[in-house]
Amino acid sequence: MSKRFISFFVAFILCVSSLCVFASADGYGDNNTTVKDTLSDEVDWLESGTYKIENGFVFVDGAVTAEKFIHNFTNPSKVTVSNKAGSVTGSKAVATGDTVRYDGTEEKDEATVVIRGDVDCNGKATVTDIIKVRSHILKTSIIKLGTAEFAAADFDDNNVLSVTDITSLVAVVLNS
Ligand SMILES: [Ca+2]
Ligand SMILES: [Ca+2]
Repeated sequence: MSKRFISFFVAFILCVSSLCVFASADGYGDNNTTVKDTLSDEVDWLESGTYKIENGFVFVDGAVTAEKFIHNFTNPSKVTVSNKAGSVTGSKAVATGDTVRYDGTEEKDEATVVIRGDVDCNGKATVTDIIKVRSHILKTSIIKLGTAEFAAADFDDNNVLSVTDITSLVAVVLNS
């Protein structure tokens, strides 16, 4: 898909989103799920100078391979990544929803990966993610976002998905 097409597409989405938000301003925001407040897991052993680790999530800006991701932790030899299918290693992409574990002799810890903008959990931010977030905001289809997926879409960390988040997501997709 050409960038020109994506630009048109994105402009269209933003227009429609803005109109709908304006039209439903009274009730807007009331039904948005707040997820981060319910997460209280403390991540103690997983440490990284590169990634923000908070509320049981490891926040990653942009696509990253498992090898590079693990290397960015303070104690990489004790860190592993996995998804439902098994281990994520080497040049495989880490995706939103993957589990990162710290496995020391005594110390165990784990957190969920959040790749910013990757709402469909394929490891990168694309137009598909924009469509998914848009559908969630406009409620045009029943889209249930998991907590990690919600966090991936909530660029400004305010626990609400809005046009502001789509704008940030669009910028990421266009620059990728
Ligand atoms: Ca994605
Ligand atoms: Ca937000």
